[in-house]
Amino acid sequence: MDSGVASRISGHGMDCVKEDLEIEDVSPPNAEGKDLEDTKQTYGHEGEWMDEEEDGKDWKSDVNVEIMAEWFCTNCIDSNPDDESCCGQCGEHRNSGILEQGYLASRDLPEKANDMEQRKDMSDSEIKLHLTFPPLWTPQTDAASTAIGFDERMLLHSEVQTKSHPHPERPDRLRAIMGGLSAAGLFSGLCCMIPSREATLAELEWVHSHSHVEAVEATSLHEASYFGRDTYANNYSALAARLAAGTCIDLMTAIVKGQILNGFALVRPPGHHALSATAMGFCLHNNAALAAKAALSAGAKKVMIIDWDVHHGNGTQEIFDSDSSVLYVSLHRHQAGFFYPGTGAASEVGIKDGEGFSVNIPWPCGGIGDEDYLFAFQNVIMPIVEQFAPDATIISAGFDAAKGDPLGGCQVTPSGYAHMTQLLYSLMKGKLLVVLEGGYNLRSISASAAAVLKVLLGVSPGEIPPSWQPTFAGLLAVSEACVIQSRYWKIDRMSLLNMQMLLSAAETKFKENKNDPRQPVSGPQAEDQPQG
Ligand code: Q9C
Ligand code: ZN
Repeated sequence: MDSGVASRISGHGMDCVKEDLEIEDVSPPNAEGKDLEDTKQTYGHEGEWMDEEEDGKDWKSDVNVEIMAEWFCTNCIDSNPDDESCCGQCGEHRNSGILEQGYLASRDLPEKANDMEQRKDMSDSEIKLHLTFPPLWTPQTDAASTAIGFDERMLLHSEVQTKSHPHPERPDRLRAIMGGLSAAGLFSGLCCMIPSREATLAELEWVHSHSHVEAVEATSLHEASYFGRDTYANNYSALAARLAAGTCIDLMTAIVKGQILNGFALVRPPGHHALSATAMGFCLHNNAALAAKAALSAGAKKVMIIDWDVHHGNGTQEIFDSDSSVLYVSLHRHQAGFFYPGTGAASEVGIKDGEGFSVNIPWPCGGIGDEDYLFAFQNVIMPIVEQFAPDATIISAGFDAAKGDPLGGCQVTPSGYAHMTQLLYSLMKGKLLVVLEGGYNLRSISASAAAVLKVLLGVSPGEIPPSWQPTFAGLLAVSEACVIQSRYWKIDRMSLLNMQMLLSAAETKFKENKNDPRQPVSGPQAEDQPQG
């Protein structure tokens, strides 16, 4: 939708129900669906776009599912039959306690304000009064400190609930992360809070068209608006999006100016799919891109954005496509273009002056985990980043490649996220801005965010386990990216050769062993390794 106008749904209209969509990335809760989900992650198979419709039809025609009462898991939003007390997908208890811990747990106002029915009785100023960030931490700056960016008003952005399935990009994501970090003892005394701020419309136009900014602003006049099928807005979305952007801008500026060492922007709506003229993929304004612009205007000459959200950050890539001052690096599930949003092939390297300043590592299938992510960091990302030598680094940190995520279908653990952060931390001497993007399993995202924050606070996860070996699928993607990027960057000849050897050996093994692309290419179990 590049018309710059969001579609509206008035009132609690039934037209909304008719137009309803299954949240497509979530597989149906029957065994058949899970097998399908598994199959579609297999190498060479068609991805979600194609399967979805089939899945959807099968599922809807299943009369039992349709008439049985169901509940949605708080943790992973999968639907469950009424007679089950634990989620069949993630094991979470029906009465999950995940939102009853930590920082936001005891406060009922965000909950109340987030409930459309109850909120009718609240005036705007009442909402604003109660949702303004409480002064639990004195805002302060200190050249050695880690700052958190957060504002409760970002919880007001939520989908008007008329759908058959809850939207994965929900306010509870930030509640769970904030609660998890405070329960882990990572706040008090360790972090400081940066005061949140709304980005100005002029700042938003650093990366967005005037009509895009206006289209997002206009959504505040309506109870429900849509950009495409799955990017919703309510009366508070434009405010939330301005707060998310402004908070990222201020954190980045403080880092470049040396007022704080690093920062974690716990923001929503997410940003990396937002194009200069289009909101999409749950994203309204491109927070990471705006932070990059802020770094440049604070004096940085070279900025890197590294995007480990499971989806390709098509918005960020487009915004900086022809810009050599911003290096965009992304690892994502790509599936030959069949995984959302479909962009991010290794051959996309940037255009004009920006040629060579986009680096894409496209996983050919799901199920990718720590080993492959770290292999990519060691063999392509770190060599390129060392040569680029950024003055500022932004991590577009979605946690939807995490194990248990309902959309990503990948396997990254908190330890994997910690090691990736550590490699960048060492290179940047701690100067990092981490910006939350996607991530939809509450337990996975709060554990992952805690692991990343610990590294920002200076706690090293130690050495990368030497037993971590890439899988065939990972090796395939990384060597493809290496070959393409070696036109622009020095990639060690030995590691290129080594990768090619590993690859041809793995190819043989791949064909012999049931074509499973997710088996490790080598490792302690290989015959040629001596025992003991
Ligand atoms: N219509 C983020 O993680 N899926 N966005 C659509 C095909 C949209 C994900 C499925 C996924 C968007 C920030
Ligand atoms: Zn994502």
